[in-house]
This record gives sequence, C-alpha cells and structure tokens, in this order.
Amino acid sequence: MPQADVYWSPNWLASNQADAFFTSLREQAAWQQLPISMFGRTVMQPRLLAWYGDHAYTYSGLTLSPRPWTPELLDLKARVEAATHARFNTVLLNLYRDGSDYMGWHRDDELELGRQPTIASVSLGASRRFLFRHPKRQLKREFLLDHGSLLVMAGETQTHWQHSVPKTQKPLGERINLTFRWLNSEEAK
Ligand SMILES: O=C(O)CCC(=O)C(=O)O
Ligand SMILES: [Mn+2]
Repeated sequence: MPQADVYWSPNWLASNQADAFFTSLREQAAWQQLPISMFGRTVMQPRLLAWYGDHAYTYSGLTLSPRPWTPELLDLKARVEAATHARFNTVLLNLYRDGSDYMGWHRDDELELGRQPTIASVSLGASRRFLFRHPKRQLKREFLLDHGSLLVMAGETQTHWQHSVPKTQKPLGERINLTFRWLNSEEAK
C-alpha cells in the first residue's frame, strides 16, 4: 500500500488462545452501546464498545472514562507490544453482534494519538471484511480479519487512508476487535 505502513499477521494467536480471549472478553468486558451524534442527529452506535487503560478518550464526540486494565488485557497488551515493538496505554474494544453491526469510513486521527500513530488491532470471533480506501488516489485494499489475527497500522497510514468494517447480509456470529493505542495526555489538553 502506498503512503501506508500496514502489517498483517493472520493466525497471530493460536486458535485455542484466541477462543479463550473471545469467551472471557465477551462475558466480562464492560460492554455498552453509546449514542453518537451524526449530521446533527443522535443515534445509537451500530456496535457495543468498552474502553480500558490509563487515559480518558474523546472518540467521535464522546468522552469515554477508562476502566482499569484487567490481567487478561494486560496479557494481550504484552503480546501485542512484543510483536510490534511499540507501546500502548489504552485499548478500545468493539463488539459486532452480527453482520448488521459495522464501523463506517473514518481515520483514527484524534489529536491525542499524535501525528503518526501505531494502532494494533486484534480480531476475535467471526471473520469480517476490513476495507481501506485512499480518497486522493482512488485506491482500495481489503483484508479479511479472522479469528486471532493482528493488523498494525503505523506511519502515514491514517494521514492518507480511511478504513471501515462494512455491514454484510451474511448470517454470521459475533466479532470482538481490540485496537491498542498510545494516547498522549499533552496533546489532549
Ligand atoms: O473493528 C475493526 O476492525 C476496526 C475498528 C476501528 O477501526 C476502530 O475502533 O477505530
Ligand atoms: Mn479505526
């Protein structure tokens, strides 16, 4: 991908490890469905989310107070840090309940992330398509984010590319996605 720095590792977790993380996060994470304002209207987000770590985060107009790290999320964070040689101080969890839950086109470009954020994304459960588009050059790329995979977006990726998880008509089960991020409290002020 031009003007991007993307690493993709399918089967990053052994499938029994991925199963165990899925089961316990599904049961234990502090899932909530939050409203979002879009074009002047308030609607519910088309997925559930949970936020853990050391910093509050303003995300699509919502300020999320973090829950403290759990041993399990610290375990997963340590594995992600070892794989990426990067550090993370927060994680956003998304739960897509079925094919009608989705994430629209966006960039992860909040100020607190800094200019060239490294974002590490772990997927568990049902496989979903993950799309990239480069609006200026009209380029597209697609990944199938399956159970236990790791996708890392770094460098200039967020500057030039948008990403999304589209809806699908296919009957499919739940998917959990975790995006590990480093938030700077300096920029957040
Ligand atoms: O679910 C995914 O794979 C993507 C999540 C995402 O883009 C985000 O949380 O910003
Ligand atoms: Mn994103």
